Amino acid sequence: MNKDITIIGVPLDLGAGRRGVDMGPSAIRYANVKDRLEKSGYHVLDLGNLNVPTPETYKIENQKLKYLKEVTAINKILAEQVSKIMQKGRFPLVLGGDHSIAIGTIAGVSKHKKNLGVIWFDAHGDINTPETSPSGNIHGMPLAVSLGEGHPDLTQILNFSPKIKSENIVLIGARDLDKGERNFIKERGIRVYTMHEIDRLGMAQVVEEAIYYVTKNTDGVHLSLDLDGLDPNDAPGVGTPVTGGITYREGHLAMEMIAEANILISAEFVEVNPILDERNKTAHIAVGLMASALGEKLL
Ligand code: Z70
Ligand code: MN
Ligand code: MN
Ligand code: MN
Repeated sequence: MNKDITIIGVPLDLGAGRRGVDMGPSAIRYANVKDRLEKSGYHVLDLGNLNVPTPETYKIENQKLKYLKEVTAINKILAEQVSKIMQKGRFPLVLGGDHSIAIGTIAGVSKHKKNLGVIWFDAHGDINTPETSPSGNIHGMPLAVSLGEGHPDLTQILNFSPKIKSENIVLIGARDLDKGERNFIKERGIRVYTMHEIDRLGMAQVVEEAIYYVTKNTDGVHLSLDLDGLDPNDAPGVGTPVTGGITYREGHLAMEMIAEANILISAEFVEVNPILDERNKTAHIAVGLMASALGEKLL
């Protein structure tokens, strides 16, 4: 495992339907992310936050792609930063912010990998296109964009598309998929473990299968974890809580298995919303999950 981590915060909420996740990076730092990872032997460099515009100072121009210009601009900068971190042989750890930042993170990582695998924990699919999106919020579109579907300003970040292939990604924890997202998933044959499969097979088998699947034909795996994948009882501070999610213990088990498999080359933790949280509980959970994913030992 690469022992050199570079943290970047992206205090963006322009891709989401409500305010608050812009404070995610601060909340996660307040939960001592750097110290926690250093205890596991990592060298952690925190680059601070990208400069992100405030929604109140911008107008929505296109209801089907809200704040497209601003979300594109920030993801371009993020992609370049992440690519530089990869270039230096370090492990990028990106703190959100809304999930639209996966567009930039995945662009920057996949520039250095021919066949990037992705494990995507989320209550949602985040695989809408502007045509299928019920909200126009870009945080519901990053997987589609990374697969080459969506507005060209987004798909063409770093001047290549697609960033990833349908057969190299796996979704875990889905329980709130839009009609168009289901069609997309079926048409492309994308591997999804919904809460049904997690209940039926157990998290251990789900993650075992998922790891096998995303490592088969890939040269590195990115972890994209939306805190709303967890159950709102455990992680209440998220932009869009959906009942019936992954428990704290299932989440940790999944992260520990991923650490044991030693497959990660990058990760992002997104959608922490301190406004809706209880005494920074969700940011603490995010940090615990990061530590487990990066090999923190119980014994
Ligand atoms: C819905 C949409 C979404 C996260 C909500 C919700 C998308 N499918 N993603 N919260 N993280 O508007 O596209
Ligand atoms: Mn998401
Ligand atoms: Mn989500
Ligand atoms: Mn959300």
